[in-house]
Amino acid sequence: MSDNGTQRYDDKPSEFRQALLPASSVLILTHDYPDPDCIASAWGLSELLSFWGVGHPVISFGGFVGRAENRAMIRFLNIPTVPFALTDINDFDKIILVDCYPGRGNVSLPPNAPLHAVIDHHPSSPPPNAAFFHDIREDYGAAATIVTRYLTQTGCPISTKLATALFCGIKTDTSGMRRGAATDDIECYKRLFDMIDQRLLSKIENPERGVEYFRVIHKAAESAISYKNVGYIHLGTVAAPDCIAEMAELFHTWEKIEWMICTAVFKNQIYFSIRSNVSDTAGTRAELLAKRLGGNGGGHSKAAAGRAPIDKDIALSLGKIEFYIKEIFEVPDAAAEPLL
Ligand SMILES: [Mn+2]
Repeated sequence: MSDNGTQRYDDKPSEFRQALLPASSVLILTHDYPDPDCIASAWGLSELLSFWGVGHPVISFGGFVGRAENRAMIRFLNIPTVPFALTDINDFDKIILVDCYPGRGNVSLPPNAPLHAVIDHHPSSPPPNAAFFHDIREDYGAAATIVTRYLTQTGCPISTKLATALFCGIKTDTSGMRRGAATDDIECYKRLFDMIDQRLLSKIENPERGVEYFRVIHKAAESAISYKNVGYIHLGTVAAPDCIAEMAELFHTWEKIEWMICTAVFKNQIYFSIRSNVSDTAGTRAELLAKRLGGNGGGHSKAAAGRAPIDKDIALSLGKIEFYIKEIFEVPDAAAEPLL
C-alpha cells in the first residue's frame, strides 16, 4: 500500500504507542449506540495493544447495539465487548476514545475521567495543550481506515475476521465509497477486500430482522414528507436510536430529495440524523439545529446527527423542530408534501 499523502501521519502509531505503554489494563470506549466503524476501530486498536503486550484490552460503549447488521457483525466476528455500565473506569490505567471526542454528548465517558488517547475522524479541535494523544483526521471517511493504517504500519497481523470488521466499518461510514472517502480510505478498502471472509460479510449485510425493523420502515414511509428538496421523517418514540440514521440513509434515496432529516424520541430526548447529497454542510447544520433546540450535534460533510432535550409537551417540541428545519434548510415557506 503506498503512503502517498499520508506521510504527515507517519509518526502517529509510535506516538500512540508512547502515550499508551506501559499499561496493564486499557479501556477502549466508542460512542453510544455504536456503528460498524467504531466497533471495528476499537477491535483493531485492541488487537494492536495485545500485539504490543497489553493483556485483554476492554472494548466498551454506552447504550446498546440496535441495528441488525451491527449485531450480526459483533456475533459472527466474535468481537468481545462489555457494556459501559458494567465497567469501572478506576479499573483501567489507560483510556482511549475512538470515533468520538470527549464532551460531544454521544459518549458516556464522565467529563472528569482520565483520558489518554483520541482517534477520530469527526471535525474537532483539541486544545494545543491537550494532555492526551490525539489523531484526528477530518478528511478521512472512516476511523477504521486510520486503525487499518496503524496495523499495517506497525506490522500487527490482521486476521480474516478483523479484516472483515474493518472493511465493514469503512464501507458503512463511506456508504460504499459514495460519501467522504479519502484516497487512504479507498486504498485500505481495496487492500482489506482481499483479506475478508466474503461469506461472513454477506451474512452481516443480510441479517435476520425482527418485526420491529419492518414496523419502523412502515412508520417512516407513512410519516415521510418533503419541503421541496428537503425530506423529513419523524419516527415517534423508538426502541433503539440507531434506526434513526438507518431510516435517514434509506429514505435519502427518495428520488427528488437532496436532504433527509430523520428524528425520533428516545429516553426523553429528541435524536436526529441528517443526510445530504448536495452540500458539504450537514455537520454545521446539525450543530445549528441542535443548538437551536438546546442540545449537541455535529458530524461530517454529508452525514451528521445530534440530540436535544425534549419539552414536556412533545407536540410543542416537534413544532419547533419543523420550524427550525425549514429555516436551517432554507425552505421556510414550502408546504409539506407527503411521500404516500
Ligand atoms: Mn466513524
